[in-house]
Amino acid sequence: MYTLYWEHMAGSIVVQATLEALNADYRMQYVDMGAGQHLKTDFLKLNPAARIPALSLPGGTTIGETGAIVTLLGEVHAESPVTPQPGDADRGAFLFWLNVMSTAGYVTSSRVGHPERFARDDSAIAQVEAQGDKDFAEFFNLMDRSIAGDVYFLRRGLTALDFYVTMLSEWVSDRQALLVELPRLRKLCSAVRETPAYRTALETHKMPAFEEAD
Ligand SMILES: N[C@@H](CCC(=O)N[C@@H](CS)C(=O)NCC(=O)O)C(=O)O
Repeated sequence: MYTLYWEHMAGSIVVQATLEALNADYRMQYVDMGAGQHLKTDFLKLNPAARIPALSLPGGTTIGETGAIVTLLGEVHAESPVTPQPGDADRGAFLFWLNVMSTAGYVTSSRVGHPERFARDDSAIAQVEAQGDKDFAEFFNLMDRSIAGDVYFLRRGLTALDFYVTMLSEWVSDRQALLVELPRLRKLCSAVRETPAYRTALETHKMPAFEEAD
């Protein structure tokens, strides 16, 4: 059985959606990042990069990095169409876009979400954030222009790329406004949110409702 280390609305969304689509046997292990659990020795033994998600494989190895995890899952579950296989005509396109999403896409989302980490002093934070917003918008424009199928990213139909780009869209502060501007991406994200695999992942990852203080 796989174990997926996750946090609310984190990059573990794409991994859970992929596990669901593969019909894989897995369990979820919550890591409270707000409490710094991802920085504790026990977790660092699993993922020395101190990042969520991480996935423990049935053999006991644990790996991090969404791109690596999705690629490996595709190799292990070679029968599934959600990750093109070596030899498939669209394997190259799959790996290319998976890497664009997991590098440029993910890092830009971090600049938008945590601009203070990319600034040397407080006076630079607003600039980092403004540039991050601009770059994130340009990233989604690129996504919109690059959709090759009628609905989904690749012509073959639903793949993990669709889970990935939809997850990235969840992190945009004004998601509605973004999608109004990008009708092809909007169609893709709407279709993905209707898939049982992604719905399950999003439901698991949504922020808990806070109890009203007395
Ligand atoms: N390149 C990594 C990025 C993962 C990442 O940055 N995850 C965030 C949570 S969504 C994280 O763990 N951040 C560490 C922190 O905030 O200290 C991947 O693709 O898995």
